[in-house]
Amino acid sequence: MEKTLVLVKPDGVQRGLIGEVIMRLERRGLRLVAAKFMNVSRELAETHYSIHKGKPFYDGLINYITSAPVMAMVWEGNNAIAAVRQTMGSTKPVEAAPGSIRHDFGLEVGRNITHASDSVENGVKEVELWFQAQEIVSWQREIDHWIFE
Ligand code: IDP
Ligand code: MG
Repeated sequence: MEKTLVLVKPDGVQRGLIGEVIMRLERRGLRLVAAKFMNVSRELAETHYSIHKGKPFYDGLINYITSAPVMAMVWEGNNAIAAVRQTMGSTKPVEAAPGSIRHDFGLEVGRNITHASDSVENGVKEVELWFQAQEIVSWQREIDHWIFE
């Protein structure tokens, strides 16, 4: 089953949106399998965002993600990557679909509240980068067969 790394970024934490993000993912039917509230080291931030190194917003992005605690989570489900990206909305909040988190709570691309893995392959890599294997909880929900076909 697909797994995706979800971060409630420092702005989302400061604004009290951890619960809102969790509520929306739970309500959608995704299954939480790992979570930790943490400060992000520069090293972790630079590895996580290595693809953006050299871009004009890179330094600001590293400063932003390391500026205050984040809520890091792993969610799973069939098509979890696409489903969670859709629930988050497009990178730029002003282009995000109404009803998405970035639309409903954001204005600026540099303060867009959440992160979610953008492909199955990156989901695997990011989960490995942020969590140790023993931190991932494999479990069944009683209602899984009413959500996963
Ligand atoms: P994503 O988070 O939707 O996957 P990416 O293009 O991978 O978006 O960019 C990673 C993060 O970098 C964005 O979520 C946002 O916080 C930040 N970012 C991207 N583009 C810009 C920009 O033009 N200005 C400032 N920050 C940006
Ligand atoms: Mg991305």
